[in-house]
Amino acid sequence: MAHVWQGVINEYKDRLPVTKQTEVITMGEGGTPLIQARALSELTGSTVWLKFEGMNPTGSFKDRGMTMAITKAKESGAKAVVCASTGNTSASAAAYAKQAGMRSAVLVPEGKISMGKMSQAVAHGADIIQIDGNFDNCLEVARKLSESYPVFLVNSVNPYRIEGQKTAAFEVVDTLGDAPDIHVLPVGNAGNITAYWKGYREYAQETPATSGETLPAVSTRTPAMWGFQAEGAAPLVLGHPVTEPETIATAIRIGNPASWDTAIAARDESGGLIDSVSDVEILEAHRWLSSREGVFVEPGSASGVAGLLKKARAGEVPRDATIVVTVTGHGLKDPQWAIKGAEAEDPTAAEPKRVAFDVVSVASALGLE
Ligand code: AN7
Repeated sequence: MAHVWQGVINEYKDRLPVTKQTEVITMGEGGTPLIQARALSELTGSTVWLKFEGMNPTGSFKDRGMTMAITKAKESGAKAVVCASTGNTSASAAAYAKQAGMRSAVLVPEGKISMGKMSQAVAHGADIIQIDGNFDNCLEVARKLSESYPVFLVNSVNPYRIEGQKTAAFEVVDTLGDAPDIHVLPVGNAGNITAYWKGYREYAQETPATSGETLPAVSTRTPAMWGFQAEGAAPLVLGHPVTEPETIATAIRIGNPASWDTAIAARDESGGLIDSVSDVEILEAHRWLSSREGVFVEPGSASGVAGLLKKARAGEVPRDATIVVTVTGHGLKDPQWAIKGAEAEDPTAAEPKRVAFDVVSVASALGLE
């Protein structure tokens, strides 16, 4: 019988903190496609793959960590969870909390989360609190709330989130047969770069399984981790927190990443780099992905590709390498940029032709002969 994907906890339970008794809260997350990026491969002379995390149940990579965090929250008897979010974490927390029969409270920066993400939190009945401040302020309040009140924190400062998210690295290796040379991804609060690096390291060495036995190494090597922040929100590049982060990529509008030290460790231990890309470069990459690769992502998700393009222009991308770029969230989360991007190239692009109900007229409008 064909294997039907069971969600990241069931698929990788030997490598995650669960027992046979654990009730797994899952929506079948993970198992996302690794898509060949033909245009990026041609440009770089390397083989470039896109790990398309928009294919998760709520449309972003956050579901990998959330299945784990909510499973553990439920196991500990929690009745409510809280998170701060630039949008995707709140969408995921709201959905998984419903799946677990729990209440969710989400703290979001006022006016700075996309309509798609907000609509998910609304649809799943989260208690939404808009904070007059940025993501970093929201996270501070969420942390304090969870310390003093009966709510379970599901931001990536919760180590279970990192555990769940590391499964993306496992999937890359399981698909390619070994780790890539370079793994590129956007960096905001820095949980994901931390998680990928943990996953790649675990797969490259013998690891004690949750069950007690020893699991052999799966890969022969680990990749260099290349992370990219938005220029106006690039604390890890600057080496100090940014008090007023600004970028059109609201997903990564974060000035003081919670996983700061582990992101720097991932960079240094892997022989990688963390650099920044401008909003213009992010939008170029966003447009590149949709118009050349056929992959629709939200702007923040394109910052890894923006970084790869920037490095390629500078002649700093090796040829004949295997490169995986994580694109973290779906384009439908924040679709306005697709319209704006298309219009910038061709002002009539977003205005479809109106044609009579007649095959000859339609053929003519399409330039068919
Ligand atoms: C699409 O949802 O921080 O470096 O609160 O939504 O692991 O934080 C989202 C972050 C990249 C950055 N791409 O990942 C949130 C939140 C997308 C994102 C990131 C986010 P991290």
